[in-house]
Amino acid sequence: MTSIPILENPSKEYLFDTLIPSRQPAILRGLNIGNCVEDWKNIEYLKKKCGDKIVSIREFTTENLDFLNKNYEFKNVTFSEMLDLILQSPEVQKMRYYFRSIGENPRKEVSNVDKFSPELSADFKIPIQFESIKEKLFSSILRISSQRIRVWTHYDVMDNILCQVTGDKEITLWPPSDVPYLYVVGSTSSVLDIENPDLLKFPKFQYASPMKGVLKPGDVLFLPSLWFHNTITQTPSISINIFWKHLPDDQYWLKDLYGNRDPIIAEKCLEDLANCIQNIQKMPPHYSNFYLRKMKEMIDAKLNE
Ligand SMILES: O=C(O)CCC(=O)C(=O)O
Repeated sequence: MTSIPILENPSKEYLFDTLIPSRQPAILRGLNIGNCVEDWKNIEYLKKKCGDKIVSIREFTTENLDFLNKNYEFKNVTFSEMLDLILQSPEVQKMRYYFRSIGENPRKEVSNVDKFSPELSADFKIPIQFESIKEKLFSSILRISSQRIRVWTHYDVMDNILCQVTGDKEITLWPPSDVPYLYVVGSTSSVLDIENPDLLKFPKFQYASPMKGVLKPGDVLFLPSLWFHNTITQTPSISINIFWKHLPDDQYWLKDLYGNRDPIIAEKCLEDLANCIQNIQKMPPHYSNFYLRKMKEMIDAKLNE
């Protein structure tokens, strides 16, 4: 298994002239994400800053959060109650919890940590090397998670830095070229248990080429768009994600609040292709199979150019 490369204190020039254009992920170490790394170790400090705010958390019993089959329920609690539930020691914990911040009006607004809690947000800084993404900022997301919670494998359509504030988080990544092996529905892989995959059901999964790494407090993962990712917390964990738009604004859907809807052109092309596949099947099978193969040949030729 390949390791996610670790870069010590990379310069802004290296990030924007080399790493980001390469479309390769990396764990960036030694960047400054603010005093949250120290201060947020203290639960009482967090409670004082934001304790009364009502938040919606996912509650569930198993290790693997399953987005496709929704094996969790939402529960409204105060931020303080949430911290007690999420950060309590695993020995006494009956249920597992995962919090992801959402917009104040969750149907209309993306998550923004500054709006969610200006007090908490004051402790977090986008590293100075990433200052320029502020102009193209899409969303910022606070994630707080119990120990050993696995977030399902999926891709997002925007570049992202995942900043680890407290705790350790194991990351598994697959390149966009692994899409044929991941049994993707929407932007989510159907292979839930990536450690013990059911190879009778998902035989192509064995051909995928994952990379692994562990984020420690203060680490920043550069996660390029379209890279599949799966995370599991090794300890209770707090992270902040920053997503930014690196395509022209008009290529994204205005109503995409989660940054995971395929860009406008891509979604339309996928719909057109689905229509072509449906239409050609109006012909007898010996014709439709022939033309489906011809279509596949057109696509394969393009991919091999
Ligand atoms: O860190 C997590 O809990 C999930 C991260 C994630 O899904 C993302 O960065 O898009």
